Amino acid sequence: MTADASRGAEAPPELVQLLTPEGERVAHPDYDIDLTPEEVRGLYRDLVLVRRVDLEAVALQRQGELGLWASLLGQEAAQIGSGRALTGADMAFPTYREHGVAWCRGVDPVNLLGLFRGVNHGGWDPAEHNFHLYTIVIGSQTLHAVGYAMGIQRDGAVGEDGAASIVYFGDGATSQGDVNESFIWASVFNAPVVFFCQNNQWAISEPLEKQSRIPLYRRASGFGFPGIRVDGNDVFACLAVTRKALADARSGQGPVLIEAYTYRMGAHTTSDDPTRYRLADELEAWKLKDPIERVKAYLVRNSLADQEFFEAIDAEADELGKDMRRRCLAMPDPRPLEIFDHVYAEPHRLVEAERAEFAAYLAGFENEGVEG
Ligand SMILES: Cc1ncc(C[n+]2csc(CCOP(=O)(O)OP(=O)(O)O)c2C)c(N)n1
Ligand SMILES: [Mg+2]
Repeated sequence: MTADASRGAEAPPELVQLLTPEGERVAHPDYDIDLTPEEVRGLYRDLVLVRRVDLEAVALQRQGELGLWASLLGQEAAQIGSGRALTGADMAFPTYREHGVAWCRGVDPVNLLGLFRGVNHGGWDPAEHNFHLYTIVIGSQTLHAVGYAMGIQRDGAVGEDGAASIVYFGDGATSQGDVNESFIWASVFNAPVVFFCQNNQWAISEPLEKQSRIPLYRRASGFGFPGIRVDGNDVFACLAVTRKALADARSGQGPVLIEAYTYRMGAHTTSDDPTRYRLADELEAWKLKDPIERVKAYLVRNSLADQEFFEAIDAEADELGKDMRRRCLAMPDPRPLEIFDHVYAEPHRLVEAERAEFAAYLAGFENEGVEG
């Protein structure tokens, strides 16, 4: 049997879905969820507002106000569903694309822009929001999340009222050593961590089939913990599956790998041009599975929201976009010497020497108004 034939012979992977692309509610024996109309309207609002945050950021980058932006377009349900499953005590470790999770953690969208505008190294206090800083080094945050989860265990903060950590990473990241090491540590120490992989089908220009010959969620079994694949464009299913995984982790049942099967509808970042490596019909097919449209269809189908509601959300999104833009442009440039302030918590000899050297260099511009 050739490798390709064996790949084609794979049984279709199970996908947990509670809301079809047409907005029809479907049942699932293990992952059902009861949501009030108010909660569904709340999820819809989250989805629309984070999409607007993202679109505004892309526009700001295109106008030269940000150096770069990594769009979440198409991944809103995976992020809002999982983000809304978290309790205040849980700790989240993002990549650079988790703007929807940041929203759920109460991070001001303007604070997401600082890093991409080059005016700070992060923009929020991770301890205040239980949301770690964005991580660019692919996969490294999985180790941080497992370490944090082992800390939760050692502090005895487990049980129903306890905490878990959740870590976000992409399909490409699953090929990194760090991610595989983190799976081993989490498994053998039974750490309360949820691995949330957004399989958006691409790692820049590398397609999924260059990362794995088996569905990603099945990797977990080789490490000794459960893996589950969820429709990443279905906010109900993402919420239900993540809620259960977190509850299991908190109650001492160890890690879970969730593969949220989704699609990156935009470019990898604003520096990327996906028309160079993927076909337009792929995007068109995924547009039919849009995570926002199906919630809207569900609300309309069940008479849970009227035109006035949708218009009010759109107006709120417009306001949010305007406010973000205004405050982004008003962000002050940092003092050049600030770059040395957050390297270590304690003063460090080498950093201090470098700071002095750079201060002396800047002093050479004194007459030109450059301040340290
Ligand atoms: C250790 C490391 N290697 C390479 C890169 C360059 N890089 C940035 S994003 C990316 C692809 C990541 O793909 P995936 O994990 O699928 O996440 P996605 O961007 O699709 O959300 C790569 C290779 C990096 N940032 N860090
Ligand atoms: Mg990817």
